Amino acid sequence: MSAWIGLGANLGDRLATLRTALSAMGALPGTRVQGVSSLYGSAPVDAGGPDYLNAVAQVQTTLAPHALLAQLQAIEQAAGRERPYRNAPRTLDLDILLYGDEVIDTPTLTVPHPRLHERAFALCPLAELAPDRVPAHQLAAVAPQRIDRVQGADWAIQATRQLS
Ligand code: PH2
Ligand code: MG
Ligand code: MG
Repeated sequence: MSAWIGLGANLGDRLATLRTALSAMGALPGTRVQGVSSLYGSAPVDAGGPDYLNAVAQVQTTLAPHALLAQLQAIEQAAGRERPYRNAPRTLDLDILLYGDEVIDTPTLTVPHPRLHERAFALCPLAELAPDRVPAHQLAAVAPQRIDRVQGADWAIQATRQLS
């Protein structure tokens, strides 16, 4: 199944952490990274702290949604993620934005991500990889949010080369 994962970081060496996370995702059981978006910088939305780096990765995985979530949370933990309060600044955030066409609504996981459509930092990189999954009206609605494309998909080259 194809899944699209949102990556975010606003503490520590953000780029190094995102690269390490990408490598770690490619090393998960039954999983490979199929595509990576450009790298974006953005001010925190509904949150405080330093600016974020954000991107989206497309993975092909045999992991079921909750198993994938558990593995992503382990990668967050390995990056030193702490959760003192909701939307606190973080070294690494990995969110399942889409899992195929599945609609999942459980206490621990909601897919599509419930706030995907409100957030330019998730929608813009997702639209690069899966334009058919991001309607133009949704992109238009988030256009006022400041988001800077800081590097093309080559930000991930070191991380993905290890996988091939
Ligand atoms: N993640 C949040 C809350 N706000 N803002 C930006 N710019 N990027 C994020 O990844 C982000 C956020 C909660 O996960
Ligand atoms: Mg998030
Ligand atoms: Mg999260």
